[in-house]
Amino acid sequence: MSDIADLDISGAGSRRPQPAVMEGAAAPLTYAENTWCPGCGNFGILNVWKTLIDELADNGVPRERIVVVAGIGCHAKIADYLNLNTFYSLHGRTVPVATGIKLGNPELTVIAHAGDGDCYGEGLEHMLFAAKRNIDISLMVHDNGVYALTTGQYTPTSPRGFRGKSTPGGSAEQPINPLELAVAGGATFVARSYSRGAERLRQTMLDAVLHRGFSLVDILQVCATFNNLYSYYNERTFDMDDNDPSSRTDALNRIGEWTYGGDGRIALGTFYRSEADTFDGVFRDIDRSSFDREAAVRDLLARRV
Ligand SMILES: Cc1ncc(C[n+]2csc(CCOP(=O)(O)OP(=O)(O)O)c2C)c(N)n1
Ligand code: SF4
Ligand SMILES: [Mg+2]
Repeated sequence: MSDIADLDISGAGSRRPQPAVMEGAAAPLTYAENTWCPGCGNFGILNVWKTLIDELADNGVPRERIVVVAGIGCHAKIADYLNLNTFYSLHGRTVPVATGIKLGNPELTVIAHAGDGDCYGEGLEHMLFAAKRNIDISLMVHDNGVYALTTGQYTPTSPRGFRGKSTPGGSAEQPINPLELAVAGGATFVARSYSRGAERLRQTMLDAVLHRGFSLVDILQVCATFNNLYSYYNERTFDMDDNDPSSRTDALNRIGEWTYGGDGRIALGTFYRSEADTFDGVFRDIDRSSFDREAAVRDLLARRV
């Protein structure tokens, strides 16, 4: 068996070429070819990261401690474009991978970039349990109301009547409101932003990452190809300046003012924020010294044989 020091970790032998890094090691982006469509809202989210890395460093989070976990979808390509420690996970499993990384090394700042199909569809229970546990990770959802990479099926946040590949006659379902679910589940930071408006998005993402506990930012990310909502969002979005983020009732009332795809005005900003024990903190503090895990596993295996 070869020694770990002999292993080739240069990437030269892997099938997927490692993207070169722009302008040296401290650059925010890589040279990986960007394959997002022109006008895609994902560019707005990627742009925020250009300054966010330095801002996090100024706030005590050096880039070597940041880990970005992505799902599978158009949103997930951000893992290739960011010059950070990144992990491409599975569709629907972004949150459990981020959870495992945080538990494995609580010193890391773990930020998950997920799609709306990814974490409000197949991975919904993971999102809810992360909220319930209040694990100290941040979840940035690129909510474009469509399964974009698979070319346009409806997702849990597509409005009733949405016409796509799987619903040519229009979706017959009401959309869910993921922010209501997150507050009900126990999330301690719940916000909504928009892929347009870099300053607002930057501030919300920064606040979410620096928050101690589970934070969800639902980013209204326009899919220019399969669900182009620029005019709809531009007309309806506004920044909240009169809400009380410490009040759960206030948060739920404000969140409920708009149904995805509905006629109401769309509030942007932080709806809810509170302090609570984090799962990773409690997990670390549990005294396991009196429990011989290996012996218990041996016993279990012996009983099965
Ligand atoms: C376990 C699993 N289920 C389904 C798929 C197929 N799949 C890949 S990407 C995708 C759609 C992604 O949609 P979303 O999460 O909303 O991301 P977007 O492409 O819109 O950014 C689906 C259904 C898969 N790759 N793996
Ligand atoms: S299909 Fe939509 S989400 Fe995917 S890259 Fe194109 S515009 Fe962006
Ligand atoms: Mg999507």
